[in-house]
Amino acid sequence: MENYQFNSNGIFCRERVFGWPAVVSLEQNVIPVCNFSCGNGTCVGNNLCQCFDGWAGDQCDEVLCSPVCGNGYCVPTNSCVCNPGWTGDRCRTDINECSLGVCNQTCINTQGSYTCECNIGYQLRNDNSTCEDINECETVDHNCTQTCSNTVGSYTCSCRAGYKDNGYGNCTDNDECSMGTSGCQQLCFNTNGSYYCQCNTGYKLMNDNSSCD
Ligand SMILES: [Ca+2]
Ligand SMILES: [Ca+2]
Repeated sequence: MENYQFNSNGIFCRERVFGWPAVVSLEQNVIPVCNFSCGNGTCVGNNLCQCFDGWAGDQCDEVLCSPVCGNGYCVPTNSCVCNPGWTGDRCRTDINECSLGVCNQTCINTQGSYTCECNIGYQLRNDNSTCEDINECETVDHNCTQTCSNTVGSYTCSCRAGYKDNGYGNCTDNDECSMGTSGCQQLCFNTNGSYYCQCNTGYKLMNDNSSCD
């Protein structure tokens, strides 16, 4: 009964209790009746509950924190359980996840969260933290006209035999006849990607496909 005392009128009074600012007065020798449970409190008047510290509500079933929990929820007694990404006594301090090395490549801290980003040539995995190489050769995201070779973080282009690489993945035919590399003894005919030799009238192409006899 340490919370109660008689005042000068002989009326039974309650002390002011945290979470319940009102003062309740009762007539002497009357036992209060509450038609519901007072939960974390006591019945002090007709359907009137007085809550213990840290509890609130008509039936003292609401946890009360003061100051309130910013980004979290209140638990007895006057403590906060923070949502992910938040810390501090009242859950009002952002966790800088980037300082914890949560991202594989680039990390951007945000209030209550973070995002990971990847360098060019990489993409974020479903775990939202690690980056994996993009296979540009399997997508349309390359400009190779002939052969594409995937590399980690990039890709390279190359040209088949008979073509020359003009850079940027552009391949053009080698004109072996005008370059003088055909080896044809008499007549040379260039084709796209190759060439062939022939002989003048009266001569026959030998088995090496270049000499005439
Ligand atoms: Ca954060
Ligand atoms: Ca790649």
